[in-house]
Amino acid sequence: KILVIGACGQLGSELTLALRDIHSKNNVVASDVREPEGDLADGPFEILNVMNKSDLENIIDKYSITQIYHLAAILSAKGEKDPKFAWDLNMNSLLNVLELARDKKLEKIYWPSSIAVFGPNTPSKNTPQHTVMDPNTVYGISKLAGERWCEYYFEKYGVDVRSLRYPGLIGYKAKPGGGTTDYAVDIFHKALEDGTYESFLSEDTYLPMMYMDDAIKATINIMEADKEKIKIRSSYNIAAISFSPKEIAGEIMKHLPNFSITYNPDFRQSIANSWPDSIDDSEARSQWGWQHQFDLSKMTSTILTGLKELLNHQAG
Ligand code: VAH
Repeated sequence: KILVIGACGQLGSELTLALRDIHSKNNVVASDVREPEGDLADGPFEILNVMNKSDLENIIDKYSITQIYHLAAILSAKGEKDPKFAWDLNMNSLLNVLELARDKKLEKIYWPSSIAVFGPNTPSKNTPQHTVMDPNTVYGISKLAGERWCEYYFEKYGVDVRSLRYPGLIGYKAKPGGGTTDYAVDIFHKALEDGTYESFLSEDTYLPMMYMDDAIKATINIMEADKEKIKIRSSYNIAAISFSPKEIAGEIMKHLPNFSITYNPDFRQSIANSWPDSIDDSEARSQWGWQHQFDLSKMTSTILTGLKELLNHQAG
């Protein structure tokens, strides 16, 4: 039985549905601090504050959970508004999961890291798997510390925890949760609703990005890979595409010729500047066969088509 923590989030909501397709819905328990919406409610659900270790333990016992996908976290932009809370939630929740995984001999754990573990002194082009990591956001610091804890619990206690350093994840089915890369989600909503978008990052801000379907595929792939193939127990670099606000706006204009973009960088510009432009993910590709499917053009047409349908459907 699988437990998804943070199932109502941008990644969690789509990943839970994908896992239910594979393992059938009654084998995937969704949990979050808030009630589920839409299809997510069509399966086992528990309200859970993952900071509460005994509540988490009760759910593991109640459903005889054997695998946990721990996706709950405060993301980069939101974390800078309340650093202490972001650190407490991101770190204590992971330690709760790792402790229980060890004590209850859970089969496998998934925990996402991020390109946010890299910082201003990290080589920014084709950032290697092993390199200087000096994150300067609370979110990035918590993800770097989390990677160290994952490797520690694997080496010392044999906990089979697996992790990916996600780039910016771009999807349209769920609201984003306060990230810096979420301009690339907002731009599609504004393009369809207002015909114009004011970007909070400057026009040439390149960032590593990935369409949500690719991120879900990578997550399922690493969790289904044979244990011996997983050589990296901190977190794997994975990559798909890198683009700037100017480039994604240009791609949208191919479909919506009247779409316009303006630029008004805010505090999130300095966060984006501290992150790489592109990532070297050769280990993931060679060790467990990672391969992305969506380039910028395919992602843009997929999202515009899907979002139009969603908005028409919501309009009723
Ligand atoms: C954020 N979407 O912006 C997340 C992600 C690499 C970016 O970690 O905080």
